[in-house]
Amino acid sequence: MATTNLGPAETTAVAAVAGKIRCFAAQWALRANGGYLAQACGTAEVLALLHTQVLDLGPSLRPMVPPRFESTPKPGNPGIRGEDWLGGGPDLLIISPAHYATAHYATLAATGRLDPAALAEHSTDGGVLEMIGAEHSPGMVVTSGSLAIALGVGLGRAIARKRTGTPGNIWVLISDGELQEGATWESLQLAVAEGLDNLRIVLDRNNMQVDGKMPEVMEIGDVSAKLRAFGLDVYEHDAHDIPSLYSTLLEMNQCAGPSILVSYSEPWRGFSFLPPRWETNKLHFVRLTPEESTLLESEVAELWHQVS
Ligand SMILES: Cc1ncc(C[n+]2csc(CCOP(=O)(O)OP(=O)(O)O)c2C)c(N)n1
Ligand SMILES: [Mg+2]
Repeated sequence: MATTNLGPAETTAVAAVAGKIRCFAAQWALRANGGYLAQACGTAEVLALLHTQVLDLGPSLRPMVPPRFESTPKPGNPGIRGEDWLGGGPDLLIISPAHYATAHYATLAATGRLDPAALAEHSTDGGVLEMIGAEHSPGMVVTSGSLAIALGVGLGRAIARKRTGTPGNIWVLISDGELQEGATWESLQLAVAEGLDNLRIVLDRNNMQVDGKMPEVMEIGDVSAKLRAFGLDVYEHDAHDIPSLYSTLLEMNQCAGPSILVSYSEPWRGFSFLPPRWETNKLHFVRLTPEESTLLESEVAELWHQVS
């Protein structure tokens, strides 16, 4: 049984996992001269906590080095199932925005479910570690490059678990850009109508989407008030404060209906060249200048030294 407070040693361990997540995502961006680095920087602590302290995932069912892509699923051949790397449960974590896949691959590498070398070797043609993850990508459950799909899938699985008496909670990470899509609100409405106490949602509230800052693209207003009006149990928290974030995640896991954490994140956190990119709306996808590459390389080396 998890305690409601995280001690100093566990906090340091979670911070180390978060640091590794940032390093692996940064190495990806360096190697590919571009990547979804900000999403990893904004969710590093949340993913580290979910994986190491909050969810009961079970050991990975797949090898540390993934096989090459074989085929799309067919009758009699389910193909490669990305969720197998998350273990057999009882809990499951679904990453909805597929461009957050790098953050999740980095989490698998930081928590011993993927060989870090595979991050480079298998993000090539024919590899399953796609930059926009799909259901065959390690750690990914749903093909959700078209956004706002995976919450509905998680919801369906939570309902199915209720009907079959299957234990365990379905956690879904969604993005604030997905709140600009109707399907998200339909799913939330049904989750409340069904009273799902096995559905837990983390909203990465980084206040940006692909075209820039949320208010400049399309204002979504008081998100927490809207979520409460829909009937959810709503929690709000700083996405980077590990010990109290842990307590909040545990608390929301006890709710008698669907609960959601509005996780206020700083997608520029961790590397010094990122904050100016926030100002200029160049954070959603980070293509590095030669100067940024040099700086990032040295900051990754320093961070790796601190956390390993
Ligand atoms: C249904 C759909 N509409 C539009 C897009 C184009 N798109 C790709 S990423 C993105 C931004 C979504 O916002 P968010 O996930 O919050 O982005 P981030 O915080 O990572 O910048 C958009 C609109 C898409 N992939 N799917
Ligand atoms: Mg966003």
